[in-house]
Amino acid sequence: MKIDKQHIEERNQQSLDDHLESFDYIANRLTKNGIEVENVVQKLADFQVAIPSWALGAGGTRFGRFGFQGEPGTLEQKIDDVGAIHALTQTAGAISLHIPWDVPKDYTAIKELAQSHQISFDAVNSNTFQDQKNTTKSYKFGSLSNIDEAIREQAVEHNNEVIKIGNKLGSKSLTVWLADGASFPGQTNFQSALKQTQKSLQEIYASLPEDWKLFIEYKPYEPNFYSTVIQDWGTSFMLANECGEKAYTLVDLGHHLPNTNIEQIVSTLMMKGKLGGFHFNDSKYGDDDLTVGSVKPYALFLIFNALVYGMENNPQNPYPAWMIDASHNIKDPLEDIIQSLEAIQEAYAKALLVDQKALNEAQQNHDVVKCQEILQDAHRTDVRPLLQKARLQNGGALHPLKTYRSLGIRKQLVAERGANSVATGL
Ligand SMILES: [Mn+2]
Repeated sequence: MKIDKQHIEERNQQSLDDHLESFDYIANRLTKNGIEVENVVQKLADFQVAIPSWALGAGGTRFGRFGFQGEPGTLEQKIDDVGAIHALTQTAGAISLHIPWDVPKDYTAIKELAQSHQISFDAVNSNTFQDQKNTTKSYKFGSLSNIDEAIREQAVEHNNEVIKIGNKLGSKSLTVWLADGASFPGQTNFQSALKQTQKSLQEIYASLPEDWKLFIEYKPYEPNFYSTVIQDWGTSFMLANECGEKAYTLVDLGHHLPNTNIEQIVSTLMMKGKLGGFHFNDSKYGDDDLTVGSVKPYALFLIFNALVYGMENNPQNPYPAWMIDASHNIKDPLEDIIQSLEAIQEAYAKALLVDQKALNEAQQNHDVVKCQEILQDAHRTDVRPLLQKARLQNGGALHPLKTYRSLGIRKQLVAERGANSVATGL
């Protein structure tokens, strides 16, 4: 399945006048305020977010899973789905694979398919939170942190295998998220678990190709509900430092306790040059994996404000790897991802409008009210015409979701794959 550029173009023509009118209005206003609008639009056009291969099917909870018709049943179909999202949004120029769910059979063919959609391969993800068919040892009581050396070896070997697969596809980074931890007090020795994890990560790090990065993700709870070995950014930061300069912390928006100040974490990590990857989602209670920006759009904006500041002022920090990490229990997954991408771009655009010079002056003068006004002024701006302009410039849709529906993409997918196809993964 491939979306015909011509079809997008035709839909765009129908609302082009409206777009031009709203764009001119906002562009004039911003120009008067000293903002280089073209510069902002170009940054939006360049901003690309990886789509994880496991977010293309209906997600589920431990209570059940409600399938969604026309789900991608193969890696090829997953790449096609990301291709469709990218054609419409021009913001999803990469896919992030999860091994062993997405092991390619024919590497050349897979690379050619991705290239035909203008999609690259972002970070590869290892999986030691489930037992795999071809393994002999169980991760029930942990993987990289396990007290059993043979189990740790198996987990390290799996990560090394993931690096090899990613390398053949052109990936440049490995993301490690550990489910390791304890469900009950006294179950594990905190110090030994951390020590073993450190050692295992160092072994994986030793297998990284020269131009690769290792991203260490953290999470305070779940699936273990008493403790997790890598519970917070500080633990991840410490482990990354012990590994070396190619190891970084990865921030996932859903992996914090309620009301954690994530923008401050982002700022600290970027100042130290250690923010490597970033996972987008939204939540109300915990790791809810909701559509980005659906619950706390202002918090997302404040986080982007810290990210933009870091990207402009912290050359010691590499350009972060962006990915959506969400689950779609009851929505069409592709529609949900389109909504997420729109929310990400919106928050990014608003952060780009923050008058950093004025903010700095207001901070110097202890003008607390002005500081807040500067942030809120940027956040209250309707930036959607800027997003449309960026998409139009790259050949995407003015209105991705509307176009997705009017082109009947889901109907085509169901016709092609059937009503009962199930995506591999969670
Ligand atoms: Mn994540």
